[in-house]
Amino acid sequence: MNALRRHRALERIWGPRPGWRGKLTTVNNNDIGLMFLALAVTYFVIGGILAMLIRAQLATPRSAFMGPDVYNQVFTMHGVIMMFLFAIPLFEGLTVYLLPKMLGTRDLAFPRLSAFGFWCYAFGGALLILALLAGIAPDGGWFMYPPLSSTLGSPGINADFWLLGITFVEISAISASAEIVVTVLLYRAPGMSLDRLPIFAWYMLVVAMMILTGFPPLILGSTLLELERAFGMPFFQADAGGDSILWQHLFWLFGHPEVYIIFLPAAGVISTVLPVMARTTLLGYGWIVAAAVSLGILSFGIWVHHMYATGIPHMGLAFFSAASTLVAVPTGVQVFAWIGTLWKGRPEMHLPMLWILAFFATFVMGGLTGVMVAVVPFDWQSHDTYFIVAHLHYVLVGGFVFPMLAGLYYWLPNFTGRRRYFKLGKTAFWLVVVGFHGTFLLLHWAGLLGMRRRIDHIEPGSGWELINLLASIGGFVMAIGFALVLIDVVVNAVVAVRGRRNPWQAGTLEWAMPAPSPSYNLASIPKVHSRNPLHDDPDLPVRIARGEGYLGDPGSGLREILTVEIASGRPNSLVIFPTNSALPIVMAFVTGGLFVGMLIKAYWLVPLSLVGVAALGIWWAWSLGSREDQDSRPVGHGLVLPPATEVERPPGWWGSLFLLLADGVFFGSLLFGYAFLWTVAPNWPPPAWLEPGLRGPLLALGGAVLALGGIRLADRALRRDGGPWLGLLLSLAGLSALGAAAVTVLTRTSHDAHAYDATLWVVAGYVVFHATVAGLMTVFLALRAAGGYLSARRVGEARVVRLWTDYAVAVALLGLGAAWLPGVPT
Ligand code: HEM
Ligand SMILES: [Cu+2]
Repeated sequence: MNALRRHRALERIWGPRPGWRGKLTTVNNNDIGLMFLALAVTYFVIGGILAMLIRAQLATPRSAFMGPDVYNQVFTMHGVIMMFLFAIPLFEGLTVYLLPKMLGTRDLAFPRLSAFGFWCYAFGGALLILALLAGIAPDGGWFMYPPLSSTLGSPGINADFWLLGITFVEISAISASAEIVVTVLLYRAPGMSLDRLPIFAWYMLVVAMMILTGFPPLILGSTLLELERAFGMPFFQADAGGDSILWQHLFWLFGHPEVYIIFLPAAGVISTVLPVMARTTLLGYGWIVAAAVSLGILSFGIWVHHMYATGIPHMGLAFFSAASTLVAVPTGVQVFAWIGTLWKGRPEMHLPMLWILAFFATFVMGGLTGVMVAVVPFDWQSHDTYFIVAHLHYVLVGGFVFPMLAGLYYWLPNFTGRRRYFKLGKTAFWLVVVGFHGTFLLLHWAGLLGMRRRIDHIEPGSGWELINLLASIGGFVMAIGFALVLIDVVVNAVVAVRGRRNPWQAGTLEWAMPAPSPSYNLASIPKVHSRNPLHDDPDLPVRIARGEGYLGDPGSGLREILTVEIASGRPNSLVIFPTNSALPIVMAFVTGGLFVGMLIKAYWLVPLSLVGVAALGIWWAWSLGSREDQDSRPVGHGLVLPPATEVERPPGWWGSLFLLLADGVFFGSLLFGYAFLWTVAPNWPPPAWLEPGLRGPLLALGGAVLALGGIRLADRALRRDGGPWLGLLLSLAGLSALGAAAVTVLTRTSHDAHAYDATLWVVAGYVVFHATVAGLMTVFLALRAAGGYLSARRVGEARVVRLWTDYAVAVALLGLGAAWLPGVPT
C-alpha cells in the first residue's frame, strides 16, 4: 500500500463526519484541541475587553463611566474569565492537541471523555457570559468570600452563576486531567520509557495530577455555598455554627495550587522551546522533572499564605511563611537549568525566543515581589492593595501569557503548515511588553501609596491620579499589541505560503507528521530510542508515512492504538477506540440541566437530569467491549499483542483510579471541613450529638462485609468461567445496607438547624450517592454477564466495578464513623 492510499484509508477511519455535524460529534483530539484553543482565546479577548473597561474607569478621578454595580461585575468577571475560562482551558486545548503527537500515538486515552469535557466547558462558560450580558453577573470578586457571596451579601441570582457555572467548567478540567494522566502513562510510542518522555509531557503529568487534587476542594466549597444559598444549610454563617473562614480554606486549598497549575504548563512550553531556540539539548532533564514534581507537591502546603490577615495563630504564620519561601528553591532550579541551557547553546533571536526573554524579565520580578508578600508583616501592609494586583499580573501575564505566546509562534507552523509571511509579530511583541510594564510596574507604586484594590473610582487629590492615568495608557498600548498578535496569526494562517515540515529542526515527534496534522496523527507508530527521535533519524517522518512502524496497516477499518507498560515503554496491548458520537454533547447538555435547574430554582430538573446522566452513562459504557474472546493480533514487526479488553488493568481501570483520586480528595476536604468547624467555629458543638444507636452501625458493618465479599466472589467465579450471580447479589445487598445506614443519619438530623446537622447531611448524602453509583454498576455488570460480555479472559469491567465498590465501602465506613463517633460517649 502506498503512502497516499494509506493516508486516505486512515483518514476515513479516524476523521470526523463531514459538515457541521462533524464538529458536534467529533471525538478526535485534533478537532477537540483546536476547538478548546479557539474558545479559550475568545475568552481571553472578552476578559481583555473587561480589563480595558476597568482601566478606562480608573484613568481619571471620579469617572462616571461605570457605576459601582457594573464595576463590581466587570472586575469580578475579568478575574473569573481569565482564571477559569482562559488559562486552564488554553492549557487543556494545547495538551489535547499536542500530547498524542509528542508521545507518538494517535489520540488521547478516552476520546469521548475529551469531547464531553469540551462541551461542559462550552456550556458552563456560556452560562457566565449570558449572566454578564444580562447584567446579573457575579459581583463579589473572583474568590467569592462569604458573607459577601452569601444570601446576606448577594441576595440575587448573581453569585449562583459563579458557583454553578464554575463547577460545570471544573468537571471538564477534571475529566481532561484524568485523561491526560492515563495518556501519558499508557499511550506512548514503544520504547518511550519514562526517562525518554518529552519534557512537556512530564509537566502535563504533574499539572494534571495537581488539577485532580486541587480542584475538588473548590468544587466542595462551591457545593456547600450553593447548598447554603438554595436550602439554607448554614455552613458559613457564624450564628448557626458555621464559619466563613472555612470558605477561605477550601478556596485557597484550590487557589494556591492553581497558580502553579497555570505556571507549570508555561514552564513546560519554555523547557521545550528554549533548547530548540538555543540549538542544544535541555540541561538537567532529571533536575527539571524533580523540580516540577516537588513544586506540584509543595504548592499544596502553603495555601494559608493567602490568609495571613484572618487571624491565624502565630506558630501557623511562621510555618506557612517559611514554607512559602521554600517554593523559591525548585523554581530556582528550573530557572538555573534554563539559564544553563542558554549558556550551553547558541541562541537565535526568533520570535519565540523573544517572548521567552520577556517571560524571564517579567517572571523574575513577579517572583521577587512574591517573596516580599510571603513575609507576614509586609503582607499585612500590602494586603488587598494594588501592590497585590500588580504582583499577581506579573506572575500570571509574565508567567503564563508570555510563555504561551512563545509556544504559539513556535508551534504555529505545526498547526497551519504555513510559513510566516507577514511579520507583524515583532511590533506586537514590543507593544505588549512595553505596555505591560507601563501598566503594572506603576501599579505596584500605587499600592504602596495605599490604593486599595476593587475600588470603583479614585478621589481627586489622593495622589494616585497620574499613576493611574499612565497605567491606563500602558494598558491600551498592551491591548493594541494583543490585537496585532491576533491579526498576525490570522493573516499568516490564511495566506497560503507552504512551509517546511520542521522549520526549527526540533527533535520531538510532533514534527514527524505532515502539517496540519491528519486526524490519525501518525500513519504508523515508530519505535523510540531516545528523547529526540527526529535527531537520531532525520528520515523518520518518511518512514512513518510509508507505514514502516507499528499499526501501519489500516486493513481492519478500526481505530487501532497501542498501550505500553508504564515505566519501560514496552508494548502491552492493542486498543480499539470508539468512533465519533453525539453522546458526549448530549450528555453535557443533560448535565447542564442539573446546573440550570439549581440556578432557576426548578429543583425537579435536578433528579431528572441525574437519571438522564446515569442512563446515558450506561448506554455509553454498554457500547464498548466485545462479546467474544479475541486472539492476540499482529501489530507489525512480528509483534503480537492481546486486546486491551483482556488485560488485568485496562485503561478504563486506570481512568477510574484517577477519577476516584479526585473524588477522594473531595471527600477528604469534606472531612477536613467537619473537623475544622468542630475545632474552631463559634457555637459548636451544638447541644446534642447524633447518637448512633445500634441499627445504623450494624447495617453499615454488615453491608461493608457483604459488599466487599460479594464483589470478590463474583470476580473469582468469573475467572473460573462460572456465573457471578451470587456474588453480585450479595454485593448489591451490601451496598443497599450501606445506603440505608446513611439514611438513618439523614432522618435523625434536620438539614438547616445548625452547621453540624448540615455537615452530617452532606456526609450522609455523599455516602448514599456512592452506594447508589456502585449499586448501578453492579447491576450493569450483571447485565453484561448475561449478555456475554464477560469471560475468564475479559475481566477488566469486573475489576473496574470492584474498584468503585471498594471505594464506596471505604467512604461509607469513614464518613459514617466520623458522624457517629462524637455521639458514642453521650
Ligand atoms: C490583558 C491585560 C490585563 C489587564 C490590563 C488587567 C487589569 C486588571 C486590573 C486593573 C485588575 C484590578 C481590578 C480591581 O481591583 O478593581 C485586575 C484584576 C485581576 N486580574 Fe487582570 N488584567 C489583565 C490580564 C489578566 C490575566 C491574563 C489574568 C489571569 C490569567 C488576570 C487575572 C486577574 C485576576 C484574578 C484579578 C482579580 C480580580 C478580583 O479582584 O476579583 N488578568 N486585572
Ligand atoms: Cu499562593
